[in-house]
Amino acid sequence: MSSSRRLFFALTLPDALQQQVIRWRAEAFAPEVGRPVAAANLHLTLAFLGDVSAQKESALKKLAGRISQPGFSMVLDDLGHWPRPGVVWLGTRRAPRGLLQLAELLRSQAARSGCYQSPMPFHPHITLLRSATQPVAVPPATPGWNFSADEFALYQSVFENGRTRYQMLDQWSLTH
Ligand code: 3AM
Repeated sequence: MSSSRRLFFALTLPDALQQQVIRWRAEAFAPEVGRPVAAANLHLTLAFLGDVSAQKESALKKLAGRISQPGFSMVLDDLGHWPRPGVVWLGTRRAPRGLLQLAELLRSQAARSGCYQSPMPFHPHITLLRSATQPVAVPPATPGWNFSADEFALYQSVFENGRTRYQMLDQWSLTH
């Protein structure tokens, strides 16, 4: 059995917000637009790590545990469609500095630990629909939910029975 796991750091959406988002999504997008991401899988990726050995995972967890920075909040008021990866996403027009700092730190720690990091700029987003490769009529506005991040987490991406499930492995508080 391989001991490497497919990992990423992300912000978790609180349960209540997950439910609000999926209720709105069901009204805002026709079923044929794309495959909805399961409520429990809704997240904002901070750093994608790829397949990581147990040793590297442990080193990355130690580094994550030393991060000391305040929590932050944002308004989820932006929507978009990336036709190539087929993603419809929810985001923010004004990314808080704390979010950008946290992602930058996790991404640079990952790169220094040998995890390939995309040269594309970080674009904070929550994937709502996948396999959305045809043109999409994106609604002009969202309800403008407020999303407060008080912690960040390490997730494993598990593919089983034809489904992807994200399993939280560890979580760290953002200080106040
Ligand atoms: O749902 P989002 O877009 O936040 O797209 C994958 C998902 O992000 C992304 O990692 C998150 C958890 O799977 N991902 C998958 N492969 C990737 C790669 N090679 C990747 N991000 C960057 N590079």
